[in-house]
Amino acid sequence: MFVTVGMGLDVCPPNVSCQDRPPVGAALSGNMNNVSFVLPTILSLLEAFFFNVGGVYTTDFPANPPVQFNFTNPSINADLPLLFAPKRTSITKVKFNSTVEMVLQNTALIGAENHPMHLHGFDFHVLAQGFGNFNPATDTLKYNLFNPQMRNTVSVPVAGWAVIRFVANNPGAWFMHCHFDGHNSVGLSTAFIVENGPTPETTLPPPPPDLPEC
Ligand SMILES: *[C@@H]1O[C@H](CO)[C@@H](O)[C@H](O)[C@H]1NC(C)=O
Ligand SMILES: *[C@@H]1O[C@H](CO)[C@@H](O)[C@H](O)[C@H]1NC(C)=O
Ligand SMILES: *[C@@H]1O[C@H](CO)[C@@H](O)[C@H](O)[C@H]1NC(C)=O
Ligand SMILES: [Cu+2]
Repeated sequence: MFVTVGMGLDVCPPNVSCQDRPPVGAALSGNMNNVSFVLPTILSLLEAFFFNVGGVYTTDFPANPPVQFNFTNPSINADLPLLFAPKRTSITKVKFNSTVEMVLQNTALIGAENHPMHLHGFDFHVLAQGFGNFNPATDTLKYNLFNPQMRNTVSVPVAGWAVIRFVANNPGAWFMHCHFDGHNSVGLSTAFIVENGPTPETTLPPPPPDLPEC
């Protein structure tokens, strides 16, 4: 996966043409691959997955940026429509035991900034980090595949990128988010749903009988 991480604006305010001048009064918003994540309100992701309830989330989180642009160019804000990421509960579903590799690319929309990206449910290997736009032709050669550091949070450098890899061997619904609360709470997050494996040990157990109800 190649996933942009960064900030944007909440909504295009009414009576403002966001095509041709800076919108006034829009709040900040965060996004990954132009999805500003919203938590479900009727049921948790995990319960929706376990009980196979539809309509709680969609599995169409983009594996690549839906729009290509010069991610770290500080002048990119001039392209105003880029700033508005739709708010969705869009997640990535993966088969048990899949290897997931993610290039996390910071954007300069609003302003380039370091984002400490945290993943629940797994430790990942950090294969590489760098500044500027990730270049697959040259940067994949920089991957450290020999005893790479293992983390559950990685700093995506300001106007830079980080590459992580993990084995999805823990079934369930797992949040991934920027660990700045002010970014997490406005949508700089996503989630993985990892399907069950072939054995009882690799199958999600039911919720406990005393699970509190919302
Ligand atoms: C992207 O923007 C940077 C400025 O941050 C510039 O140096 C570079 O040439 C741009 N790349 C492309 C492909 O336009
Ligand atoms: C995000 O999606 C909106 C709606 O489709 C689009 O107008 C905007 O250009 C997209 N921005 C980026 C950075 O992909
Ligand atoms: C998961 O993948 C690893 C490596 O390919 C393999 O050794 C292991 O048996 C797999 N586990 C299960 C439960 O399929
Ligand atoms: Cu952040």
